[in-house]
Amino acid sequence: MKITHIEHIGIAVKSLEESIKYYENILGLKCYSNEEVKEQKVNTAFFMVGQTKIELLESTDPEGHVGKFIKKKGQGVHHIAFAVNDIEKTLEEVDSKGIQLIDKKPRKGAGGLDIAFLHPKSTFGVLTELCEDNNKQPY
Ligand code: CMX
Repeated sequence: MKITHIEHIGIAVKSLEESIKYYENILGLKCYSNEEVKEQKVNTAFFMVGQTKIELLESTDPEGHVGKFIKKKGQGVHHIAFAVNDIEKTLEEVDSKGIQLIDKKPRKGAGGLDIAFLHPKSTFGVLTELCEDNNKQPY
């Protein structure tokens, strides 16, 4: 597998409105995108830091993945996303090495990226996302 960079870091928050104030007013970043990802039951807000994004995740359903995470662990880092060049091939490779896949095939995530998650039980406790930008937009 070839990871090109950290595409984004996902952070679970209780309130996008409240947390955006911290990222903008204290850290001096600019929220450039808000998007609801219905399938994942989240609202998202994105900030660019170099070529890496920060993705804030607010749950829209307490029984969704982020809702359950906040209930169990509280707010905080939820996942790390690595950019790869060929996500399908990478998933096959990771699978063949015995890592538990959450997504056997890539699906569409925020920003139209092709994404797939690896289970935190296989990755030393860190929910890991692989992603590929097939829109060929600049990072
Ligand atoms: N990071 C680390 N560990 C996590 C975790 C996370 N983000 N989410 C859950 N876990 C752990 C739990 O603490 C729990 O551990 P223990 O068994 O030791 O208590 C275990 O995983 C099972 O947790 P659960 O609450 O029972 O949740 P599920 O098994 O139903 O689901 C997971 C866990 C990771 C499979 C599920 O959250 C998932 O499929 N995630 C991928 C999709 C996702 O997170 N989407 C939201 C973001 C979408 C986006 O970026 O747009």
